[in-house]
Amino acid sequence: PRSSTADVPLPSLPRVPVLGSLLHLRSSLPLHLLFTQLAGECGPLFGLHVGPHRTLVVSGVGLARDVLLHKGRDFAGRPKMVTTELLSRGGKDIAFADYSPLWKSHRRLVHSSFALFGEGSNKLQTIVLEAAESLCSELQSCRGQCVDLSPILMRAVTNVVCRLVFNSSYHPHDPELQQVMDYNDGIVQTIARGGLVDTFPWLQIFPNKDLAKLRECVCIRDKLLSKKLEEHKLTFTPGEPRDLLDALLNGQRVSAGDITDDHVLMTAAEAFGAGVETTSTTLLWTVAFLLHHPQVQKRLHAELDEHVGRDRPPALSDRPNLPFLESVLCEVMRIRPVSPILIPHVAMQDTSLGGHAVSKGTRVLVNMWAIHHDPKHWDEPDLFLPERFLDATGKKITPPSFLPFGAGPRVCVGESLARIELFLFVSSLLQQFHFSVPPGASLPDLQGRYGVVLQPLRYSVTVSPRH
Ligand code: HEM
Ligand code: PLO
Repeated sequence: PRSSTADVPLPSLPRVPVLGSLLHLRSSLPLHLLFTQLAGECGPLFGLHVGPHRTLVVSGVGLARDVLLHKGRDFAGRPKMVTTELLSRGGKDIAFADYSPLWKSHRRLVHSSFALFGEGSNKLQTIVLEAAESLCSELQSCRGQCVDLSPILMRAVTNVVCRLVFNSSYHPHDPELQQVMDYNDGIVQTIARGGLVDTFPWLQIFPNKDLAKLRECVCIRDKLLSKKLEEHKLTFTPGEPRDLLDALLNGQRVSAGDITDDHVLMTAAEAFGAGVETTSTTLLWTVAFLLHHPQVQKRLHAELDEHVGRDRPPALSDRPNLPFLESVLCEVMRIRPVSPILIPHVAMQDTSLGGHAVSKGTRVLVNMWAIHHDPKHWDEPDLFLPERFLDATGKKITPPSFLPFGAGPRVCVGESLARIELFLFVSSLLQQFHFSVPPGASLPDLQGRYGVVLQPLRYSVTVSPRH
């Protein structure tokens, strides 16, 4: 019988002792672009060594579906890394925790808690619309001035997550809100640069400024969140969850005691971190692309005027009537995926991929950037063309090479929440405002900077109320 593994060797980058293939990864390009370039030479599956760690890079949608979906269980592990262990108290979260029965029930609990406030209920819509309304009135008050949207959007999405997780919200000038934004920024800055320590954990014995800062930020975060957790425990009524934290406490009660306070705390912290960073980044990319494509903004305004009007706020029930807006959001997530190489996956057992044997413990990086820009699947992949997500009759479609949230057992748990938020924020903003490049300023840079997420560089924008 034919063996299931191929005779052709896997294309691999050369390696040297200790460093592995790191010398070949020195580049001025961000990692997702470097990997895309290497895939052009080596093909959609190639191997390399990050220090001692055997790593596969997947750049084709078929292989990506094998990793995420068809063999999702085989590849559902996560690597242990110094920075993420610090962030999650040794993997007591969802995103950076390795696969285990406890992780599975923890993830299921988070999923069902989200569902309590998400899709099925109106609660999320009310929360987001309230935040969108105060965002819009803040923007109305700075009438036509040139602003940096980043902190303003960040505050708005922070308040959504805050309501969802703790059932509380912040006034724009609350010092605690500033503290949250500061520690979050500190974590984002340092976790992305943890690179070398994550590859060679023994480097921890040397003083490391980034690691020290990460520890400090995590400490501030945990103090703040522990306080909220204690308050919740005092006022919690079993069976009547007010928010995600209550739902988690409820789940903790009925679980056999294996979901600890640490798990609850780390889940809240992660919902906070993921909820804020990803959504605000996607909103900033959306506005940046609208500045580059005024005709797209014009068409969005026309669609909103026709199907929603100006006399009432947009609602989730408007979604089916606003296919162009939906296609713009998809095109933004295609062309600038906030997580261009997802989170590293790990083979949990010996398995195979694309006809090659893969041994347990191998890391797998799925280059979603390459998949979203693959010329075999996308016409003019570098152009911003929302129409590619519409069929001939103008109905919204989802091409198979579009996976901004991943897929399978590790798919984003916040996907429906994120989609709801993006829709309501963008429709509320465009119903009321016109975005333009400030006089004398240049268009925003569209390359972005890749840290833990792919962010646009800071830019300013003129926000004018529509007439
Ligand atoms: C994981 C994308 C918003 C929570 C992920 C992954 C991606 C992603 C690509 C990794 C999948 C993988 O490793 O295979 C996005 C995008 C978002 C978004 C594009 C918004 C535009 C959110 C929000 C939350 C969230 C709002 C929560 C409030 C998580 C969690 C994981 C995750 C907990 C880890 C899942 C796991 O490892 O099992 N997300 N996300 N995300 N996301 Fe999101
Ligand atoms: C963002 C900074 C926070 O302080 C901590 C945090 C938690 C979860 C992370 C998130 C950060 C960045 C974006 C991540 C998210 C989990 C899933 C999400 C990595 C580091 C994505 C896009 O994959």
